[in-house]
Order: sequence, then C-alpha cells, then structure tokens
Amino acid sequence: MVMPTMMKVKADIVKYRLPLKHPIAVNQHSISEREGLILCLQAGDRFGYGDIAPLPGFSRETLKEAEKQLLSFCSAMNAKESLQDIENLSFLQNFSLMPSVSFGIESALWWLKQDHWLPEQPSAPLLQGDIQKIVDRLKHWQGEWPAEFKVKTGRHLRDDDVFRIHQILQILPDSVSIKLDANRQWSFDQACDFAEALKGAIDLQRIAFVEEPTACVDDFTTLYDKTGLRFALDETVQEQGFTVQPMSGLAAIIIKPTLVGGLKRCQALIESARHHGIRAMISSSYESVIGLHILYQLSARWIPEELPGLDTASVFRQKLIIGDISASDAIDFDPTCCERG
Ligand code: OSB
Ligand code: MG
Repeated sequence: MVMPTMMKVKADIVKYRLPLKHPIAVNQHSISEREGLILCLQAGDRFGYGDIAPLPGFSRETLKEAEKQLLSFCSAMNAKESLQDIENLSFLQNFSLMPSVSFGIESALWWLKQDHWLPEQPSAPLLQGDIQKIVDRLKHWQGEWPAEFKVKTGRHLRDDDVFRIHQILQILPDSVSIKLDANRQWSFDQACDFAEALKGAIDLQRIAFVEEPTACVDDFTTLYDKTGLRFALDETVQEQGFTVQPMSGLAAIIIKPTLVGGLKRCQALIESARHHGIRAMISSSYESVIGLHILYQLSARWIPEELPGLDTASVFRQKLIIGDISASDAIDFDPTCCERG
C-alpha cells in the first residue's frame, strides 16, 4: 500500500528511562540508565516511530533541549493538514534541528511509509570487558563467523591492549579481521608506540582500522604513514559541517545517526564515502530497541555489504516494548519504563 500523502498526521511523545545492566563509560561520563523520547506518528491506521536519545558525553544537546525542540515540532506538525505539508522542505528546514531530534523525526516519517522490513543483518560483535570471558565466548562461537569484530583500545596499558588483540586474533580464523576504537584516548606518541608494538605481535593486515586514534585528526594520516595502521573517523563525522574528503590511510567513516543527524544527511555522507572508495558503516549510540531497529533497517537498505556496529542491545536490563515491531502497526510500550507525554 502506498501512503496517502494528503492524510493528516498526529504526533505523540513517549518518554522512557531504561536501566542498564552495568554502568557504561561514555567519554568520561558514566551512565547507569538510558533516557530518551519516542516520537509516535499516526496517519489513519498507520504508525511510524522515531527514537530521540542524546548521548551524554557525545551529544551537544541535552535531553531537555531535545524535548523542547521536539515539542515545538510536534505542535507545528499537529497543526498541519497533511503529510505532504510536513515533508515540505521549508517546513522541516525552518527548525534547524538538533542531530538527535532530526534523526527521530526523519526516521518516524520514514517508518510511516514502510510496508515491510528487510531481514535483520548481523552486526559486528563488540568485544568488551574481561579478556578471559572474551576468549571463552570466542572459543564457543556457534555458527558462521562475522567478517569483523570490534575491540575498544586505549583504556588499558599498551601491552595489555596488544595482548588482548593477540589473544583474540589467535582464536579467530584468518579471514576475520578486527576494528579497533581508541575514542581519541591516545597522544600521537602513544598511538605510534601502540601501532609499533602491535606490529611486533600480529599481522597488521588483520586490523581493518582504528577509530579516532588521537584527539587531533591531522595526526591520523601521519600515524598511517609512519606505521601502516589505517584509521576510521567517528567523532570527527559528528562535527558540524563535516564533509568526506579522501585522506591517506582513511579506511572508513562511522555514522551514528543520533549524533550525526537526519536520514538525509546520513545518506549523503554514505554516498560521498562511496564516491571516494571509503567504507561507511552505521553504528549505534545506545538507542532503545526502536532506534536500533531503525538503524538495522537503514543499514540493510543503504549499506548491505557492511556489518553495522549495532551490538549494543545487551547493555539494557529492560526492553522498551512488549512484543515485536511490525511495519505500520501500533507498538505496545512497557509502562514500567515509559511515561506518555
Ligand atoms: O565510540 O564507537 C563508539 C557507542 C556509543 C558511543 C560511542 C561509540 C559506541 C560504539 C557502538 O562503539 C558500537 C559500535 O560502533 O560497534
Ligand atoms: Mg567509535
């Protein structure tokens, strides 16, 4: 069924607060619960949802600021006659939306028009925490190996990081590589030192790249030239006005729609990366199941050749919804973590 664009759209907001199993460290912040807003759109008997959850430590906007902007957007939207009026470019552009709000609104409008979902792709598993547990998990791996795993670095001493990576690679088949993520934790010298130590222990070709090795993007190519360690941009992509430019050693850009912005902006970045022969991957910012579902679907549609970085659902102690997510139907939210606005 094609969505009639002349139909009136009604907007509601559901607030959620989801406890995490363990506190997670995000850029010097530690969070023990995840808060956000679900934008619920209804047009006739069809529904569309968006997840607005600024991530403390990463987002420039706070949840309060996002909520305020979303509320004014919703009242303007409720005053409009049709979906067509809402999707009118000048209506959307007038708001100069914050990244998380832009992602939530554009994905809810997109959801409203979906008739079916694509089968969910696997994501690149995130290996975090105790190395012995990681080793056990890998030793008991069932089924096919994913093409890539992701490992956080820069949180341990250099030799511990190298040891962890070495242990992991010893278990993985040669065809499987790993992506590292330093979240700008190293100085340039530390990054070089790490890369040299890594080269002494493993074959560097098994490392797809390291995300954001230092706090200064100008270091990244120098690091690559000196050591051969390729890099990916993540935090840099979230900066206002970022455009994709080829750089020596740049393997990939990571796109976190909650932090980067709306679907249109994300899609344009992916196109631009493709044009330059740079990989692009969708990744999560610890969204609820609603946000994660959207990200899986967008990744399957836009970048079917890549595994997205969406292995974050296991941090939650509680799920936001009751039942499954089906295209166009209403979703039942779990009242124990939700509040209707
Ligand atoms: O640094 O990539 C990060 C999640 C929230 C904030 C920052 C990051 C992440 C992830 C998500 O690592 C998982 C992934 O990208 O695979
Ligand atoms: Mg990253």
